[in-house]
Amino acid sequence: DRRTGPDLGADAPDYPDRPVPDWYRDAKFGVFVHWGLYSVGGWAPPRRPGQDVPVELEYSHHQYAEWYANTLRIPGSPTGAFHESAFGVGTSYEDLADDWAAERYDPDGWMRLFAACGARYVVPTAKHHDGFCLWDTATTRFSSVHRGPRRDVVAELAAAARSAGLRFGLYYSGALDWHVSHFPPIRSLTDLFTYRRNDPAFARYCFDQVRELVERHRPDVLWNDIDWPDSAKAAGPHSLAALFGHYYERVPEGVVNDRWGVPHRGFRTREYRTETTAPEWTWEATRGLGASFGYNRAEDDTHLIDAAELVHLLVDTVAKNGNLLLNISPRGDGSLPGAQVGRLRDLGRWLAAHPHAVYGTRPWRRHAEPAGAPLRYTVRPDGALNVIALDPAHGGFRLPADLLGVAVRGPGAYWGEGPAQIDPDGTVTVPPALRHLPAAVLTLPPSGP
Ligand code: FUL
Repeated sequence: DRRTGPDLGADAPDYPDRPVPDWYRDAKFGVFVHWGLYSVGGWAPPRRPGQDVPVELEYSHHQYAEWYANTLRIPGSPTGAFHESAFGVGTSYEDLADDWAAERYDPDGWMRLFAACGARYVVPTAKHHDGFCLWDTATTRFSSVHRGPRRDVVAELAAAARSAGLRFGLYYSGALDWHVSHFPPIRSLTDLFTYRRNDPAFARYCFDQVRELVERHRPDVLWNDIDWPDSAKAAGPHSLAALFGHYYERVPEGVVNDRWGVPHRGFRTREYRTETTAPEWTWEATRGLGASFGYNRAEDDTHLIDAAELVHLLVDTVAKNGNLLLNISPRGDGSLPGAQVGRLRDLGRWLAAHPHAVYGTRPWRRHAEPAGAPLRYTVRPDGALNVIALDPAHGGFRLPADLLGVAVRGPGAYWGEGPAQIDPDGTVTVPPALRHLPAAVLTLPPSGP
């Protein structure tokens, strides 16, 4: 009487709870890398921030370029038209593997850049929905070792990440693999969860693939996507529970996300969305720098999140008990789009000047103020409170009543660069030198035992 799929209760014995490891809660900022065969296609209808399409066009005009293989199969899609004009009528998606030389791919350069911009972990795609494997797998010849770059991309990225001092995670598309499926193209959210393989042979394929990755690379994060084949959700030697057991045995400090379709999760994920307040659970905000995860050649600087907004997104997420997993989209040749690198560097510059506002912090009793100045709060390991002003150009703000006593009687509030000026009524003046920043950090030291 094994329960399967959606019927599994939260107390399912096969899926015991595990605390989210401290390293992950302390890291706050990671870089997601969507790089694969879809980067060779490298196109989706571009969207500017805030621009939406009607829901009935979401799949035929999919904003994610890594969905290229699905989108081009939808009759009349702009991606189909792009593909034929760029690669010719006789070229299939899978033929793109022969065009993928990755001649400018520099794993050490990527990882040094991410580390220099303040990332503490990196999560590249090992296999996305197209089914193309980026490692030397015994399960299929549809991989970067036999086709395209003819390199074990995952192995190179793992080595480069760790030598740059980054934790290394892997993204894996669990129940969607278009290379071994024969469904019509996905055109709705219902299709998304219907057109996925659930049979035991496919479940075994996935089990073996992830086990290879775990054995070889001991990924610190297993970031699964779109569920797991249903037939492997009940107990058994190649079940998901067995896979988790194996993973945690090999990687005791490992953590998983929440997209397995079973009642076991590490952190929750929010995609192009945020929590409204600080939940008790650990979560991760993810998004591309533009509207896509995979490289979209139609995007330029005007399609990317604004640099100040990016700092605000990180600060807001951290104040709400989350991490930010920010995606970068390498081109097919392995080079990184300059506009995306520019945004990463902007964020990195702010982070380098304000590390204690972010890393290792925990949420305070509230993440923000309901009214008044846009402030965010984080608590340092020693108990000091960071009051992060998101509009320093305004020149000042008023501390909320419950912080007045702490600020005025405490050992002295400070900005990174020196003591802060706080009036008896709680008015704080932002030093002119800090007003050009996307966010300024006032710290109130712990007020005593
Ligand atoms: C989604 C996928 O469908 C997207 O392509 C992307 O990988 C994102 C992070 O997760 O669910």
